[in-house]
Amino acid sequence: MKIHRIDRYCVRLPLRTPFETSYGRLTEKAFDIIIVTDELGNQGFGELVPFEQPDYIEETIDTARIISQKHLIPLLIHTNICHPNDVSALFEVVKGNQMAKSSLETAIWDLYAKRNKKSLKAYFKETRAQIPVGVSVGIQTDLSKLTDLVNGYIDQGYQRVKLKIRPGYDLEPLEAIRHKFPELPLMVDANSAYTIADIPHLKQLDAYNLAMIEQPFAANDFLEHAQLQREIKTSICLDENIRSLKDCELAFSLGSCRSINLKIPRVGGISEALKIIDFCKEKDLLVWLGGMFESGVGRALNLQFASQNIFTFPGDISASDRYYYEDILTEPIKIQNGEIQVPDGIGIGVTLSEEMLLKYGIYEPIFVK
Ligand code: OSB
Ligand code: MG
Repeated sequence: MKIHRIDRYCVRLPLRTPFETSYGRLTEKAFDIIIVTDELGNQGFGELVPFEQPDYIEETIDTARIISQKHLIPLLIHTNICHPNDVSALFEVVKGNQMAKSSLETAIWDLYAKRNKKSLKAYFKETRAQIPVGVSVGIQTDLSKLTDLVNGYIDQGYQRVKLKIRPGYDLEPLEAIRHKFPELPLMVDANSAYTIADIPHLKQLDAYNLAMIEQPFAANDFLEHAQLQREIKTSICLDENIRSLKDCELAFSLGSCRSINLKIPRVGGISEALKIIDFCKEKDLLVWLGGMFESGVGRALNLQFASQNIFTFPGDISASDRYYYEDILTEPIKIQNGEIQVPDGIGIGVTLSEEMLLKYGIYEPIFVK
């Protein structure tokens, strides 16, 4: 197939409530919806997900737009793409910049599935029609507000709760939540906020029956995570420093973690993500699907991908209304009995609402043959 057009909507959606992590506070999510069109007029959708600040990882939405336009799109438009797996090989000459790559690679997977009139999940093995989901809860220094919030999510059916933590906000919120919800599947995410000097403190987290502790140390660290994993009973999960299969191999061989938070955009797209789940299966690492506050396009992709049976642990894949008042789809994604239905249509299975895209964003053609 040949790419004849690439268009985008640059969108900003206000969050229902600000989301606070160890590194900052988000009130609005900026993202681009990428539309690739082939020579037959089929369209594939992708989402460009990096944040505006380089505080989660180094890639930002601005750097990703530059990399896409100057380096990735020129590679795509001069090639006949036989299979979406070709795209990651084509992009290898561009180092890093996984989220920029993923926005295009996933759009081409969607396009390919639509050309073949198949649902995206048809390309994955062993899938199911609905998936169990969890919710990530930002830092709430008012602990009664935190317990109320968690209570609300449990009432909506979320099957697992992830609390964001940071030094000075860890044992107390866990004490409060565990006291009120002793059986709740619970985990924490530090987004790199601790250092090796905190190991004696972090060992106290073993008392809270946590499913895992996500990314306590630096985004480029494997050795200190390995040391903590040797000293703590609770599983360590890596997020920020997993950009490729190679990183999983390194983490596994060093014993840096027992679990991987897999985000398709953080590893450059679907092809690499598929290799990672095969590796995790082989090595008995618990792999689960993370999120990036995606709008409907990225969320639908995550649902397709997480339909694979290997994803038994509930992902950070909430309903559209967990973060946003309105989504950019004609049908927002809803939670029912703690599960979300995987869209059934062709490709990622959702249709864009042009009305919403233009209400919250601006349209720009970026390549026309
Ligand atoms: O560390 O997993 C993370 C959100 C933004 C950036 C990083 C992370 C998160 C989340 C929420 O924890 C993910 C989501 O629900 O989309
Ligand atoms: Mg994380």
